[in-house]
Amino acid sequence: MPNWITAKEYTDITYKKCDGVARIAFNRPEVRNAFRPKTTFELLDAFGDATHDPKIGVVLLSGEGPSPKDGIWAFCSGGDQKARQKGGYRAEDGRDRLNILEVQRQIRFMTKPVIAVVPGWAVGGGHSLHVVCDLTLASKEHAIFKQTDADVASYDAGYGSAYLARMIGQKRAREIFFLGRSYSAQEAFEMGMVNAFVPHEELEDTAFQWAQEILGKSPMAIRMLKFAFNLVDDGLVGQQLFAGEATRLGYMTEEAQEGRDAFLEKRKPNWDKFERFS
Ligand code: S0N
Repeated sequence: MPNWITAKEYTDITYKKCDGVARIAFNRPEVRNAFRPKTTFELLDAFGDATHDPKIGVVLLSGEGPSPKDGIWAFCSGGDQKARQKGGYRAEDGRDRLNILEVQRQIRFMTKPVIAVVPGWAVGGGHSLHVVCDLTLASKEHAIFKQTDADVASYDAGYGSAYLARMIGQKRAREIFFLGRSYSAQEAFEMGMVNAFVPHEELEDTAFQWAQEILGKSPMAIRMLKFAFNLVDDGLVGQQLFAGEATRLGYMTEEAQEGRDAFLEKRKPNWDKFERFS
């Protein structure tokens, strides 16, 4: 059992850390963990901290619960429909935003794996978030996957749909969005969008165990592989991220240090001492 320590207090999410793992969880169980702009600002802050904390290697994204009203569990039910206005989802400053896309990009582009830990409903923008995460673990009894975007006309035409189709195939992805049915953890597993489903009481420990296994691998290899998996679907941004890691590896060579030193010492670089590989 992880001994979670609260990393920062928020109102709409919880944020904890333990042994190299960060756990970020939606904390609005009374509305099935729907997100409003305040929630997404907090998510951006917590994910930013986890990205830059050198002690953290894996992030778990989950939902607190169950609901105190009816005992039902949720991962996330997407954009809070009460906050929705004509120009997007309205924040406390009165401005309307497309609030969740930046969070999706943060999960996708961060150097560390993010595991969606789904204890209950994963719906609408909540479904899209699990799709964007690197891995998904689900509660056998309580996880339900459903796309209501077309019911409420608040739709994710990006990663949530098109990338889902890459993951499970065009026909299944179109079925999920066009029919808006509910799918169990087992059905989601069989479709290939869930890595494993486990008894509810084992979900959190399983997620922590998976995170520990990943932490046992080379951080560089995990970073390179995450961006390698992303590259083909992310266009030039995918190339930029993968190339950034190649540049980082380059910086670690004596050859790159010779380039820097020659400039600083105002001399010609001596490239002859480095092998010109065939
Ligand atoms: C999750 C569902 C299926 C659960 O059903 P269940 O168990 O029968 O519970 P309910 O009685 O329906 O709900 C319990 C209470 O929770 C409230 N509630 C639930 N979900 C939401 C929500 N999303 N927003 C606000 N409130 C919610 C209920 O109202 C109820 O409250 P009380 O007890 O007071 O009546 C079921 O609840 C359901 O279908 N929920 C709605 C799911 C939904 O349609 N979500 C929105 C889908 N779209 C998005 O998420 C788009 C996201 C987005 O933001 C985006 C996408 C693309 C591009 C940009 C953006 C962007 O704007 O950033």
